[in-house]
Amino acid sequence: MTKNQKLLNWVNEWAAICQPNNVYWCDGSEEENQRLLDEMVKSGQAVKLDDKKRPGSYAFNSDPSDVARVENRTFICSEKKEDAGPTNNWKAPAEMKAEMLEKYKGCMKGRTMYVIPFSMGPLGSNIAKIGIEITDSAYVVVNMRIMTRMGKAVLDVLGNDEFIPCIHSVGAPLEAGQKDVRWPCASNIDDKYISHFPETNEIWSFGSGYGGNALLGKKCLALRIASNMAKREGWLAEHMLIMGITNPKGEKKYIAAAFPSACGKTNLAMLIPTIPGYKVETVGDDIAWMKFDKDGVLRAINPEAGFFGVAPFTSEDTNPNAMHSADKNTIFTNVGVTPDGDIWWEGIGWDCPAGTITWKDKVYDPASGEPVAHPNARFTAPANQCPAVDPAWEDPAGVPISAILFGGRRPSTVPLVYQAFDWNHGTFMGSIVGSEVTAAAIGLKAGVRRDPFAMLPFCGYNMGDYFGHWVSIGKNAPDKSKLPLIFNVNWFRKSPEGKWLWPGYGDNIRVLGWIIERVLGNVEAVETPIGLLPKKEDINIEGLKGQAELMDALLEVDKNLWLDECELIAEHQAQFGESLPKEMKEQYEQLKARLA
Ligand code: SAT
Ligand code: MN
Repeated sequence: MTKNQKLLNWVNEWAAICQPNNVYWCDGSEEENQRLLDEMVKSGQAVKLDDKKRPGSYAFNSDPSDVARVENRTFICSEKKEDAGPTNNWKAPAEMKAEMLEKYKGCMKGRTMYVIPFSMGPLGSNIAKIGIEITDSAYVVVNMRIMTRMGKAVLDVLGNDEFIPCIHSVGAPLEAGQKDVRWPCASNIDDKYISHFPETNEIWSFGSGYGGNALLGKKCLALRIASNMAKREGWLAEHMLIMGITNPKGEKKYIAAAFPSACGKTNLAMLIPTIPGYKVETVGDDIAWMKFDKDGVLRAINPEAGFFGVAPFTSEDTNPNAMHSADKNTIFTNVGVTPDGDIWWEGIGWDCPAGTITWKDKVYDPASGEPVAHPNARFTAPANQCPAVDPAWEDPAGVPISAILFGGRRPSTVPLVYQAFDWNHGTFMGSIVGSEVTAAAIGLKAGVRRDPFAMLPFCGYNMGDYFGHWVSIGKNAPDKSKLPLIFNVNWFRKSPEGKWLWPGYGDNIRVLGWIIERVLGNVEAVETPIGLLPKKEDINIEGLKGQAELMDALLEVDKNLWLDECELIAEHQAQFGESLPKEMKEQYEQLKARLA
């Protein structure tokens, strides 16, 4: 399949370590995909869904111990600890490799070793990167086929070039005659490792078969390793959705946006506008790679080819475009399967049919109080099945980015929308992104949980240096007048009585509309100590009953609350010590001075 000697040697070397029964090179074909799925149905790993209700779709249930990314077992193994920074787990590369090699020895006994060539980004795009994942999980193969461009075509483009080597094993060898379990994985959390070697562009994953732990193109390559490459090469690898917005005059602009989890990023990427005349189209819902083109325009590609979306509470109401993306050719993980061969999850929009089998393989029992789908249940769906997919979503040149949005869940303090004065101020805004958490909900200290740029679990190097990289992107921009404008949005502000002040969802177009007008230079803003706010009358609230009375509270900048916020920001900044760029300290000082 390939003459790339480095690749052949690497595969042989790992086959010798992992000792699989056989080595199989994935070609990415339809036949191959169907064969693997049929085999998994036969072995009981997968359920084929009804061909009329969900054509070409399958449901898998994971082991109850293997249901999400394992952040406490995720490591950035740079030579120096300070290069991983205060927000990452670190171990020296040699030590980590020695420890993991012991685990990998014979770990694929009784299994097939699959070799998956994949491209993050459209094949042949100058922003795209090629990885090769070795895995002992056929579930990973069929998911990677949806989430990336995968197979023989990738090897043809790769030729003799460099690739990003990614090793994955579920860590469950089979002795001769031993019967496989339905979802093999390491049973002990300490036997799981998601390790990154940023200086050598390597990914070593062991012990988990779930999501970002196992589909190594996504968070591991496209964010943790790519953020390092981006820093070295002068571009941006970000945890951002990309969307196109067309206003009623037919003017189209693209924006990228970063939000911590549970802020509705996928919903925003696929928003259905409530005001007539607007159109929203989706380029990506999770990751953006952005580079300046020869004209100095920052262009973004979605390195992925599919959506790995949270299933629960996705419905025809909350996100019809996501629902229809998953109409067919979709893999569901940890959802309920109904007696007629369809899927069900909490918040899907209809009642759970009697006899539904839950993600834990039990017959649904409303009295048990146990959910049918795991809260982190997922659908893996091809992006081109999204009814609102943007015509340019696979353009190898990327789409031009006019605005970058940050946001979090902030019941108080932070207004509906405000614009940064300039790039460094926008970088500061990204660096203080956070969501308010209640102690009861997550078992953390109550207060604002900072998630800078929504990259806390995904930045593959020192977060302070990452802020510095953002500063340098602004400083070295080929044409500063073409830099995207930066905004912060907050859909989640509440009244002192605890009532939502903003309807959210499709009505967020009203805020996006103002942002587009700012980009086009059509509307004035009000200067405040925290940034540029809309004039109340410039947010279109036509048809929203009772909204007019809420606008003052929604756009209020309370100096005292912001002075309190400054104290929290100072605490947050302190953790980065010497690596905090001086520009971020300056931004903090300037904010305080403007508030005084
Ligand atoms: O499991 S993934 O890392 O792909 C998704 C997520 O947890 O954000
Ligand atoms: Mn994400």
